[in-house]
Amino acid sequence: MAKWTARVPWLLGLLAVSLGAELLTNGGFESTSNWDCWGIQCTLTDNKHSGQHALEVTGREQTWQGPSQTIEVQQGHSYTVSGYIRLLNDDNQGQTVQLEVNLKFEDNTDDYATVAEHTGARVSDGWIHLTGKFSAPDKAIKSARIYYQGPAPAVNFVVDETSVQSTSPSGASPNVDDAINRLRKSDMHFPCYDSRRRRQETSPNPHCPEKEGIPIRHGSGRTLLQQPGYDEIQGLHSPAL
Ligand SMILES: [Ca+2]
Repeated sequence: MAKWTARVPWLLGLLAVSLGAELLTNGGFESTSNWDCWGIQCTLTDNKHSGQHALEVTGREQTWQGPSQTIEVQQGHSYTVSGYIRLLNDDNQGQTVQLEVNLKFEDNTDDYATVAEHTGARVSDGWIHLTGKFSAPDKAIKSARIYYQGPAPAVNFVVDETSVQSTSPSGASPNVDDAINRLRKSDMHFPCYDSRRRRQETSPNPHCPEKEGIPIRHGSGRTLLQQPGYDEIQGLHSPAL
């Protein structure tokens, strides 16, 4: 009988790192949902970076005014931040554009951190990519929020394609826990390889599951195997074939 090898034992750990890490909802601004625009006007525009729409921000009276969204930040964890902004007017001088994170702690203190910044921004720059990282202190967090801000009052701008992702090694976010729970309850679907390293059919494969006593029936589900990014992670971490 052919010798089978299952690519499963390291899967859950890899998924915990790679999946469910996006903290924002509607980061692509395909609608105005989930974003707060306190004291300013936010409207959808087809002047977008990607997708069909972006968010046009007008009516600002303070440099710190801009669209914001709550995020679920975990104490001691690290995150990467990315977003796109373009100015619609610039007062004929370079403007500062920022992504700012506000953390409110259970001890009633606050932290404000500029996690990404570009100075000297002009209308002629077009889309500007803001990227950065931040780490939450190791103390209890009550709430967190990310903002676009920075340009002078009366400067209007458009934002699109915004992301906040966990980079902590454990990746232990609620979304990941949910994903793993769904995985455990779903039908198996994973590749097996014969002794000549040829990929075999699965779903389920009666010859594959018992390699080295691994509890395959609690292994990986089809839904998660099709998640974006999985193939890349699988390629990086697969045993040499
Ligand atoms: Ca978009």
